[in-house]
Amino acid sequence: MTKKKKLVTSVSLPPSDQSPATTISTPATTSTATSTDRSDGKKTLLSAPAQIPVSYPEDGVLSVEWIQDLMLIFDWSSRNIRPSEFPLVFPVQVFDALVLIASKILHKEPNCVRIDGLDQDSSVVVVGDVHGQLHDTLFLLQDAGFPSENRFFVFNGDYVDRGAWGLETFLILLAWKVFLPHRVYLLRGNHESKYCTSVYGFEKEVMTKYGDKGKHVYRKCLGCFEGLPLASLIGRRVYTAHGGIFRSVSRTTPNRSKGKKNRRLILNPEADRLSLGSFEELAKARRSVLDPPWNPHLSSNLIPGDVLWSDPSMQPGLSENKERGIGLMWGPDCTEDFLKKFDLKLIIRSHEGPDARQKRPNLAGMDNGYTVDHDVESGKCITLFSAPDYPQFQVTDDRFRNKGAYIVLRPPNFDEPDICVFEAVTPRPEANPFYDFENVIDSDEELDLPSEETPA
Ligand SMILES: [Mn+2]
Repeated sequence: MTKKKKLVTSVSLPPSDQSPATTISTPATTSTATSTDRSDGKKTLLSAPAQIPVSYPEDGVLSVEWIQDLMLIFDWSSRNIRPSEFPLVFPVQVFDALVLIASKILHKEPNCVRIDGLDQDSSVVVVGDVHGQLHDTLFLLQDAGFPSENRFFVFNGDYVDRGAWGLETFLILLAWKVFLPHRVYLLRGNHESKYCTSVYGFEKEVMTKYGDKGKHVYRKCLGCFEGLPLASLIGRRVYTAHGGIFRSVSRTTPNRSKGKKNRRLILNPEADRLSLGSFEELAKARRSVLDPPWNPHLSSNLIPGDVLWSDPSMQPGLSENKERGIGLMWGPDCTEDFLKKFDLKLIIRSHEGPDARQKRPNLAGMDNGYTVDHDVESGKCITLFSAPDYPQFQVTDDRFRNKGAYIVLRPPNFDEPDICVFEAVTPRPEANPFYDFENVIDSDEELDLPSEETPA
């Protein structure tokens, strides 16, 4: 168990209720602030002048240059302005334009996006949780190489919450998505939900940054989260999702009792026996929910909750995830069944950071940003975590100082993971947390999930 002992992880910024500046000097005048030297000699970002406030391109078409400028600007603004001054850098009109087009693209994607037709010049970069750690995410993008015609990206979700720059991180990824919609895939994490963002900081972050427009911006973000696809299949051989695999719901077609109001679903007793779901069932799941349903007595739409919240276990079998109160636990035998049944070689899932793994001594720790959880006849299940030195704010005895990792899948078969481990960008700019990190539980365990209404 983690002992609670206060560790200084942040330095207070001046209160943000002072009258905000109406103009802000451009990044060009403080260019030294836009590059950070790392111990390995790499720079996180090159310094370059850029125009603020950001404006959406007049022709409505994003370019690599626009996105690179945006990355520089957000890196600069994270170091040089108060959160409440953010609209002076990224006006709400620009936010609206970007999120509108991104939402349209995302909502049209299937629940499980398929990345096929990869050729010998292609590679696919898979990324785990980033949790608002803007500078580490920018470093990752530079280190792996930006998305391009030949370089695909699949992000496994958890873009926001805990870290202080979830909004900037998510906007950068949305911009890449809009620019290269068939090269960049953004999957949903359990934190891309109303419940998690209200507890772990993202809602407050948005309200702080956008003030009286905050509610509008937060609502638009939630709408975008609802559109995020749940899983990916890469080269027909690799399955990725935030949490993991999912149950069959085909035998759980609920019979409704006769009462019209307060009707309860009575499940087929056979449904109590959990079994693996199929990709047909995954395709039919209703993902457009602010919070995935978790209660099998009230909903049959349980696949989104499974995909977003499940965890691998060393115990064989498939069972309800009692630790989290939602999703499943699955053993090595289930990984073998899943891989064999669907002719796959690899599961890449995320969702568990160093804090979660500290509480699960039967599984490997997350010191290096990844773990091989199941190594079975047909292939492997890997956990991938891309937020180094996580969490940004914590009260435990010592920081985890974990590294982050991303995976590159290369030809010919795109099913042998090339794991790239990286360290946190230091120093991380000072920031105040947007959630009560001293009292909020560490790793999503024992969630006090919102009560569910009877499904329509
Ligand atoms: Mn997660």
